[in-house]
Amino acid sequence: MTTKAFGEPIARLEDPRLLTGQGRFLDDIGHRALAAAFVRSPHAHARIAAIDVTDAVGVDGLVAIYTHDDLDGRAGEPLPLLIPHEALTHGRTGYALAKDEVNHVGEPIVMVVATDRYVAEDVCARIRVEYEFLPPVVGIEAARAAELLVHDDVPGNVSAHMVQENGDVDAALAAAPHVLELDLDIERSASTPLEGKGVHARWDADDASLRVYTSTQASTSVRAALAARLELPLDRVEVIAPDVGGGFGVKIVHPWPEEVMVPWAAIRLGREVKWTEDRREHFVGATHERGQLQHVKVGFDDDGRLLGLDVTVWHDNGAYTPYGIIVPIVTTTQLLGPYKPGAYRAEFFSLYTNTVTVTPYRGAGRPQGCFAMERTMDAIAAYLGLDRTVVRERNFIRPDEMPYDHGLIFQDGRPLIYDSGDYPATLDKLKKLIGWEEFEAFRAEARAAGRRVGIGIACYVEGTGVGPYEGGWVKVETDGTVVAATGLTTQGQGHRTVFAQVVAEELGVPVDRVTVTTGDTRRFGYAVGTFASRAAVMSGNALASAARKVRQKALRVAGEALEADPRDLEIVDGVVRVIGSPSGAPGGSIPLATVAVLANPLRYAFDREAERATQFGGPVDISKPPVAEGDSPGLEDTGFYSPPRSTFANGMHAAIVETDPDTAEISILRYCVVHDCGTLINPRIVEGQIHGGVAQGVGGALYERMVYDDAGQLLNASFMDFLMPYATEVPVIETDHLETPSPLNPLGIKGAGEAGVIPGSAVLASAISDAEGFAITRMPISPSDLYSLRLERQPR
Ligand code: MCN
Repeated sequence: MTTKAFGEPIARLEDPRLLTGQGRFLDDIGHRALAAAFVRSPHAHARIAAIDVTDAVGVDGLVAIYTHDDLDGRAGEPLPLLIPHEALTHGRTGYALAKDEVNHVGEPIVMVVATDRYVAEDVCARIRVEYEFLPPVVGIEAARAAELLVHDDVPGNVSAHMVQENGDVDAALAAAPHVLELDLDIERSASTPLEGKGVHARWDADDASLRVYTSTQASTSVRAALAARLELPLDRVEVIAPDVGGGFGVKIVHPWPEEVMVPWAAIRLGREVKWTEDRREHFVGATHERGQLQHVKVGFDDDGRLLGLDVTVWHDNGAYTPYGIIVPIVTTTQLLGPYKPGAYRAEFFSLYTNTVTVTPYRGAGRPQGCFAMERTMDAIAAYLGLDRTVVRERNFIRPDEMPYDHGLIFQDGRPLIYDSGDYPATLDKLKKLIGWEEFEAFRAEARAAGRRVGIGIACYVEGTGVGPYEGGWVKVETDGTVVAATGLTTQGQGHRTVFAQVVAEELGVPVDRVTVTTGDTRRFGYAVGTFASRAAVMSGNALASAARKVRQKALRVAGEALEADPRDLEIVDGVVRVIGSPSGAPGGSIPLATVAVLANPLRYAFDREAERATQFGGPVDISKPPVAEGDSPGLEDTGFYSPPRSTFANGMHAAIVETDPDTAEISILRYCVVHDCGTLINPRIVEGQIHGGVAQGVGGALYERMVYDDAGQLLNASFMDFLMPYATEVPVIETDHLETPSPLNPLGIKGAGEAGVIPGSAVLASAISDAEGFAITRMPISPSDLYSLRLERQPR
């Protein structure tokens, strides 16, 4: 293996372990732990009148039953509101165990701890909760009508209302030669990772310290939250994310009710306690996303150039707002995609409903924004009789206009400025890849054979690598292995590989010599978390900075040993040598392992390495300090990265679909992606991320929806009823990349983790509309939805 690591499509280093069953997920931990289970509300909206545990007491194996009344101190306070915002005038969070009221089916009310999960579940079934029913608010229309309220003290069910504008949109629309209006509807869905949530906690009474394993996207944040909730010093709390079987956003919220309760009970009982979420609990007790109604009013000229764009969004935020109102903020600031909108106004209302709380799911509001913008572009093209790619291209921000300031505020409170991107080149590549110009010939052929086909396109721009910071630590061990750690967590993105590539490249060592740890506060405690496609930008640059410092130090130490100027040295294949000289030349090179020995104050303890060191650096003089005056011992260092602002990735998807004229079955014949996430660390991993994202985009467009009845019962809370696409439904994804390096970070990286999912609904709606000859304005669309739409359009 060579030291060329950055940019190489190397296979994921973590896979042999995972594919041979060596993974260690939450439920693999703590087999001797007591098991927790929760009594959850069966009602969408009710007051808790009484809780009767008489029938449960005395059950063999029962250890403890807890209700809100048992929660002492801060554990009994409302859960934290993580991202406050001035527009969030009526933020509300629930409790670790419901206090007086429940606001959605699935809200935890009682915790049972028992010797095993069966007993715990049996006890839950014996606990009687008496409810006073309240009428539920289900769906955006009901929330908007506000005849009933979710929270008595929140008028109109509005948690937040926000307007962003740039220019006089009313004047622009009044003056525009053409104006169109669209009403759009995206249904509620959820990320549904294959591994649900889970927590294991162990209290060490001797040491007064807590160790928590949790299936999270943010172990450092969980640690801080638990220390505060449980009133412990931060350094007495360790939080470790073991292997995490998918997160997709749902595991960024912290602390979950169960994440407070399991450690709280472990401390109280002095025993290990564990809870593993089951699938139904995940559907009703975790979080959802997507649900929005949108109204778009757009003004444009005869060439299809945008003059004014006015968007209103009604966002279903569910029962609480623990993660603030980030989703509608992202929708309304990022829907602009690669276009100049003319005058722009975006307004949203975030609405409470008696349904599961909404927090970001991969894409986090962008799929809805992309749907609004791209349906609008198609509508303009249809109205003017122009090719859909032509209308898009005419509105593109051009590369020579970068950096482009939209005159709006981004979700992080900084100005919305695109740093770089070549949208015309991206479109060009995509049109070639899918064969846009040749499609009409294919359509004619298909039509002649009685087939109905359509082609669609959708573009997006995505703010990635949001701050405030991430860090990394790198160390060369005295056997030459390199260990690195970053505090953010991994849910399947291949971080152990890409970060090893970054470190290997900077240090000049083979990539398989680098071992990376993520998500373990014992190894690295300063971190924010994995979300918003930020790990590559943030921890990538932080680890590169740490490795660069280690490299400089290795050159200094080796320079002393080789009596050479460090500026004349390089590291190749783990050997420090005079630039250009062959490795192994006597006196002219020295292995990094030996440098690590020389830099270690205890180097006399390393007999073998010390002996080796004499071959390269002359006799080791143990009376001499190991490192230069002012240098710290050891070949290790930390690095941090804080971005000036977010960097904007972009991409465009095109799809060809076929719709069955009789059954309305929808088949994807081709799906093409051109994507630009700046400099690629590992093209194979990025492609995998895109494939996963597209699979979720296809799910959101054609299959996945949360179906509630009027009473607020989720009717499809199982994988029997909630349709996810299998490999059989996910098309072959043809991918091409552009690499427009970000000028904002040293490695030129932009994020990639969410990209694939963003245009899924927009591109398939575009293609289905093209096949059917009428506009699809609602997602997801099933064959029966399409069939009904056809019927509606038939003359009676
Ligand atoms: N990458 C790269 N070169 C780039 C950009 C990214 O090689 N120029 C690599 C990264 O190093 C990383 C992967 O691509 O291995 C994704 O990088 P990034 O865009 O930084 O995204 P994050 O690592 O921060 O991951 C978060 C993102 C989000 S927000 C969700 S949600 C999501 C996703 O990633 N959840 C996932 N991808 C997921 N993939 C899996 N398997 N499981 C999840 O839960």
